[in-house]
Amino acid sequence: MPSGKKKNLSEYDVAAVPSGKGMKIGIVVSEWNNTITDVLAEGAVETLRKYGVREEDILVEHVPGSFELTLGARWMAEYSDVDGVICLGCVIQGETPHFTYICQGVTQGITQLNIKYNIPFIFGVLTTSNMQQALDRAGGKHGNKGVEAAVTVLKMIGLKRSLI
Ligand code: DLZ
Repeated sequence: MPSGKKKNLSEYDVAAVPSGKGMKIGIVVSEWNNTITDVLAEGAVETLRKYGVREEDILVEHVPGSFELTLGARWMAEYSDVDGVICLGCVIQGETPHFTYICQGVTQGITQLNIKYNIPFIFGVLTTSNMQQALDRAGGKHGNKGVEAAVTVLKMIGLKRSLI
């Protein structure tokens, strides 16, 4: 890729993605900015299906906002036997006075979950300056961050399985 060209978020090496057969994946989706997060969720579900995760092994749950993603993901880990959890949200700076607090809260929260539990929790939260930047990353010119999150969870579960 020429230097300076922006990487499309959904570009990935298809051959490097492990099969999702036998995996159970949780997806927690923020309702806030749902025109964006619904597209992220669709991209994630489609990608998991493409790599062989069965429909019944994809659990999708919604939480009110990105700040609630951490607890929703924790409950998913504790009350269902998922192999990994994808967290999807969208926080837009121009429209959110407490942008920084929400972003810091969910970033630290998801980091803590990765440390506490022995499964991957994937950060699929768009933190953009405006709605256009979010649209560009939810099926627009920069791909779909939900696809990238699904590829990431498959790779992390694959890594774990290769080590144990
Ligand atoms: C309150 C709020 C605001 C102003 N903006 C956003 C946003 O851009 N994206 C998002 O996911 N959530 C937002 N929220 C809701 C908070 O995440 C959270 O749901 C509430 O503060 C209640 O805890």
